[in-house]
Amino acid sequence: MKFFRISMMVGMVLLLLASNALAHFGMVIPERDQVTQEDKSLGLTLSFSHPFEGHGMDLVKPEKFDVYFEGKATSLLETLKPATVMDHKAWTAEYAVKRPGMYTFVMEPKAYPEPAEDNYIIHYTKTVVDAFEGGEEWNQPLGIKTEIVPLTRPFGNYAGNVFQGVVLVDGEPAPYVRVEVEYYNQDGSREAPTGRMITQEVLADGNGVFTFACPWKGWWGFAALTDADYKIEGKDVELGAVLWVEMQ
Ligand SMILES: [Cu+2]
Repeated sequence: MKFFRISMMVGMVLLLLASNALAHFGMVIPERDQVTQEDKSLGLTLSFSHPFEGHGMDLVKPEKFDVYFEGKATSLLETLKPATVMDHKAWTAEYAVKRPGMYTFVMEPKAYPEPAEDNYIIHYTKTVVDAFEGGEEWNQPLGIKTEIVPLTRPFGNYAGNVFQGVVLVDGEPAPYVRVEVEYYNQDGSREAPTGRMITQEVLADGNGVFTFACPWKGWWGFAALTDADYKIEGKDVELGAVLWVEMQ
């Protein structure tokens, strides 16, 4: 009986370790992907999580948190307030939208040391919000280290739509890059029939373009993963270009 209990515990720890090794996602989730005249204040939540399973990791205060509007970046770092997401350290912000157009929120986190993979992880994470139906130039790169530039409009989408984007690293398309996709299973209502189905995977093509059809309503995260051309304390650095898109 005692042996059974111990082996069950060992099994659970292994399971936990295994699931911790699954996909991490930088997360920048706004309350919604469109701002209307009725509600111009936009709450945003920043975290570092396993969005499907609802496992969190601590997110220390990011290196940068910017909003891009009409090509100009403004820092929102000082507006961040500590919060808790999935039982871990996270951040929230409140942003008052004033003018019509498109607002892109970008988090650059501090490098996250991942003991399970013996590396560091930096996910450049962005999301795009349309204000008063004024968002037009949604396919322009911001010029950050790595990013997904949408080829599908990144707001106002139906569940079931195909989403396409091009992965850029240092401003150049990144061919055959692996893109991990996860659903933000916020209320825990979705269950993956097998462990393999928690994270979906697609490859970009030779031009860095990837395609994925999002089956459910809610937020979908795309993480295009590459190895940095530098190391931190002798360890590899995984760079992620992460984009969050809502399907309604
Ligand atoms: Cu993790």
